[in-house]
Amino acid sequence: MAINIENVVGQFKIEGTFSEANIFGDGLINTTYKVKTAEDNQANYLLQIINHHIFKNVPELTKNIQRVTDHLREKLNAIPGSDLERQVLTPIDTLDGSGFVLDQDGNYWRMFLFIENARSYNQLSNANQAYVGGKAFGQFQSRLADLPGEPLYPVLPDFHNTEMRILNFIERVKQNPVGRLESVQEEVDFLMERSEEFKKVVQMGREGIIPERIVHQDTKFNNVLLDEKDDILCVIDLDTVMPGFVCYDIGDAIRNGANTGLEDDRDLDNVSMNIELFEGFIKGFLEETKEVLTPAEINTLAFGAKLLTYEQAVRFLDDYIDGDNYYKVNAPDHNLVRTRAQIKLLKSMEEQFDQMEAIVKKYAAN
Ligand code: ADP
Ligand code: GN1
Ligand code: MG
Repeated sequence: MAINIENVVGQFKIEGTFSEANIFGDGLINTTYKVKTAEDNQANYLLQIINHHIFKNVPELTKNIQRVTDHLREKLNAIPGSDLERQVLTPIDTLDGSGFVLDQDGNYWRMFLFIENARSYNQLSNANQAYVGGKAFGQFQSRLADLPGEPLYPVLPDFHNTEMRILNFIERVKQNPVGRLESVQEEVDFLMERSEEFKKVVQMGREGIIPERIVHQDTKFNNVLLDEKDDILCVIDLDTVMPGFVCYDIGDAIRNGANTGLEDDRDLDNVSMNIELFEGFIKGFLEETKEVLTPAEINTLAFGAKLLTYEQAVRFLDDYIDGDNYYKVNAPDHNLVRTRAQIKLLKSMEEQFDQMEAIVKKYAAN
């Protein structure tokens, strides 16, 4: 059935009158629209279909995001000059008070205030942007450290549990559900050779060597909105904010942001880790977090970049072997192209690992 967006929008408490809705952004999970209102002086909105095949408990997810954004707003309120409509996401409530709309086709919708004059980049162009990205995710984490109340609901349990991801991957390879295994044996072997190494962080957590904290867990650079001057505006895409380990956030930010190529670059010559961008991320992140991180956590930061790159390669290849059920794809081999780019990036990090560790030490010390 054709989606009637105006009808959906009518179930949210918006100011102004619906004018138009257009597909927006480059997310791989949710479907996002910008909704414009007819009046010049009224706000615009960001409307999303939540991917409920992935986020199965939408009421709990909605509550998490409400709690997180309320807390961040309180923190901003105490900082003079804060822009409460642009520095934190503002969820829009529904007429029934649930915060989401379930339409007759089974789609779950939510809405936020649209943050105007914001920039969201898929690729970085300089080390200052990396510094700002690192700072944004560091700040996000430190502002949420004292979130009151019960732990956030684990919307995606074991999201970055690499040990579990590897077990699922081995199972998928065994099943080979759509017959794609033969063409990817080399990639499977590469990943399996490293499987023991990348179970380390989960094991350290289990042994109590590193603590769980509230972390973002999806720290792609396009999940930070920057202002006109490339300063931090707002961290968005809060679906995966849950307890986890600190290296997940800085690790995924570097995986995504310090790549000289694209996440899905077909030309592997473009793909490598840029050490200046790595340094920018670490500098910004540690500026915001080094007072609270333990030495054991600091020791995981450079490793986190390799870990999240490895894990992402496993996730993309797992989805490829499964027949592309998780990520949006634009070609039949898209997930394989993504896997190969992650593998190339991981190799580049392996080559530069000593330097990466030295950079972490430098910024942790001063
Ligand atoms: P996904 O989970 O699919 O990545 P996001 O929540 O990240 O979805 O939204 C997709 C894109 O939409 C973002 O990368 C960003 O460019 C833009 N975006 C998201 N929320 C807002 C907002 N409140 N205001 C302006 N742009 C936004
Ligand atoms: C997804 O939603 P988006 O596009 O920001 C994914 C991340 C992956 C990323 C790879 C909930 O992020 O974990 O790292 O794609 N989000 C989820 O681009 O699986
Ligand atoms: Mg996103």
